[in-house]
Amino acid sequence: MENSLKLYGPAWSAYVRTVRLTLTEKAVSYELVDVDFSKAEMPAAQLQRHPFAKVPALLHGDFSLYETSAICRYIDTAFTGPSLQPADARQLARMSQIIALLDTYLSAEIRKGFVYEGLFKPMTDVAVDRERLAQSTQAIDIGFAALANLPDGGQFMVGDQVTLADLHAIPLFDYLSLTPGGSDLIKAHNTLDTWWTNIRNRDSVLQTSYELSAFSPQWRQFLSPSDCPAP
Ligand SMILES: N[C@@H](CCC(=O)N[C@@H](CS)C(=O)NCC(=O)O)C(=O)O
Repeated sequence: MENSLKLYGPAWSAYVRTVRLTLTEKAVSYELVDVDFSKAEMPAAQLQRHPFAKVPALLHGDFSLYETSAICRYIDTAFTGPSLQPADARQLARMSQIIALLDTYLSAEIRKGFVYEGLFKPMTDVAVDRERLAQSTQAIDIGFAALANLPDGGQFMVGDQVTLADLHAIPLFDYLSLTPGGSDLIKAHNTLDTWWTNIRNRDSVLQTSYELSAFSPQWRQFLSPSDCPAP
């Protein structure tokens, strides 16, 4: 019980999935505790775990942690199993660069712009903001042109084995491929298209996938765009 591991957040959150991918790659068992912020404010209990009102948060025994990148690095270091961080200094730096680039320049455009407008809103009957959709499409295309220069064109983003860079990117690419027009954004950049084609059927990716339509009845109840959650 002392070392039980709980991950707090909904399965449809991209950041939560990055942690689930990490736990799955390390073969660490855990309990996923749902946090439903789709209809209301972030629940008070989650604010105790995450003062910035986000998911995910982790509890390992008596050790609590938030921020996806810190959580994943902790899991990789604290548990046995294949290392998800390269030993080579330059590869480690490249991995960190890709994660930072995704977090800083691409994640919000993909989740709160493109996927929110192009996939989530159409499921809720809330009017799509075409201007916002066009803006995020352009921002993703510009960001992908930069990102596409970083992987070496092989099976993984960095080196010859899966790293945390792949696990941060997978949920975003999966959402893109579900959203009308998203596959075209990926296909426009060869190294990204090759990477995604190679990794999308990996065991951990399949094991952490979920049926998006299972959540859509909740989203259909939304009356105003501001109530609609982004993944
Ligand atoms: N910097 C945070 C970002 C986490 C994040 O943005 N999570 C989203 C869901 S994927 C969230 O909690 N959204 C709720 C909100 O913004 O109200 C991390 O890396 O963990």
